[in-house]
Amino acid sequence: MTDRPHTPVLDRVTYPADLRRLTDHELKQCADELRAETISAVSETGGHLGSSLGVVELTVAIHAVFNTPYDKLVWDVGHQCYPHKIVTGRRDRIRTLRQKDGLSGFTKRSESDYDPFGAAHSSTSISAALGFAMAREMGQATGDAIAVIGDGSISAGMAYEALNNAGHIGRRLFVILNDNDMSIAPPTGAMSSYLAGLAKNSPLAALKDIADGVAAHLPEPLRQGAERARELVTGHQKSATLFEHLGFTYIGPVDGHNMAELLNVLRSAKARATGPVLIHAVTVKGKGYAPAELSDDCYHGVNKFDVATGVQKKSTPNAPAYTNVFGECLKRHAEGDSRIVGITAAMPGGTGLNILQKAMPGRVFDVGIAEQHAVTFAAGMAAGGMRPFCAIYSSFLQRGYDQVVHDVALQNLPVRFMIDRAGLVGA
Ligand SMILES: Cc1ncc(C[n+]2csc(CCOP(=O)(O)OP(=O)(O)O)c2C)c(N)n1
Repeated sequence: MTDRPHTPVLDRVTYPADLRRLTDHELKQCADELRAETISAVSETGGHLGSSLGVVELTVAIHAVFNTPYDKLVWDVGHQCYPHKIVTGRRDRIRTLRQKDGLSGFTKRSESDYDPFGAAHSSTSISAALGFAMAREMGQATGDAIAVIGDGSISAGMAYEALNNAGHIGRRLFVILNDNDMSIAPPTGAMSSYLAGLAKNSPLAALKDIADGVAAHLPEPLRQGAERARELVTGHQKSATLFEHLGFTYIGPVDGHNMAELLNVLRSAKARATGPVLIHAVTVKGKGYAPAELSDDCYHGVNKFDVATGVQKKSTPNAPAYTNVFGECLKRHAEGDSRIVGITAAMPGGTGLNILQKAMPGRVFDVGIAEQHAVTFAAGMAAGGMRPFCAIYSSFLQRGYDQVVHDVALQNLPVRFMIDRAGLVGA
């Protein structure tokens, strides 16, 4: 008997409508092939690999369950959208990623109807998705709104401003928290610890979901009993999570790489939701590619690389990098002046503050992706007698512009800004 030739399922998928014709089993196979295609493409172009590999199953499941592009899928930052681009009509151009005249490395409205909202700077997705949801409520021809946001990106103030507003408005909206317990560097902050606690809580998402569904249809006394049963099943108390206190229905944690579980949860959430829902998906950054899973940064951003070994092509110039010169210099000054501290918004490595952090861990503050807070925090420290060095890329400091003016400059406070990456980027 001869083996039947293996036809890749991915070859039958140009647009999400093609995914919706596949069986659940084929969707899983499609995700595996999509992962391989993403690795192969990024090995030729370089780019954000780890984040994209972490959302392969989510990408397939969301497009299979929701009716994109009528339903609006908003990726936070957009650096994890390569698998999304491959299944939304751009597979033939995926190897032009981040090249001149090629595909953008982020979502971009002018590139595709499947990119309803552009991004690159983090923590905007919930606000934008809520905007789409309200446009729908006010009669515009647009469907469900789904934001996918990482545990790093949900550390920024804007995300909370949006959750606060969404919980108050109370309209149907889906927020998928893609929790890989990583930002670019390991995440810091109280919220990060809180999410890690939730992620450990209960793997019984599907059961919880079923318990919720049953409870909702029972008369009051029975419902209370069912809710107690649900607590026993899930380990969660009713309204135990922060998200529930803010007015969201919380579903999770769910295994973000288990296609059957994802499809089940997304389908039932889609069928039942009447208000805002937060789905907590636990994922692995770099999933399915050993060199990425094993590296410290999970291959957040890579140069071109060899797929078999994971070894990246070197792109380091011979001249000393600004980042290292700054990092070493600050460390020398800090040794002689105990008032000197470094402040970074989730980018200790990118800004060079990791050099001081390694030498004197207590003298560097990683505040999470929170540039506005970083600047005013530095201002407060300066007013309190310290000598803070606030190291933020020029593009992200845009977000702290008012704080630079209002909290630092107008009060003439001694905060030093180390502003990097103001020029053209890319190899
Ligand atoms: C306002 C802003 N600050 C910093 C960055 C740089 N940045 C890009 S991705 C990233 C980490 C995001 O972490 P997370 O949301 O958990 O997604 P993951 O990469 O882990 O999938 C950071 C800090 C940014 N894009 N925008």
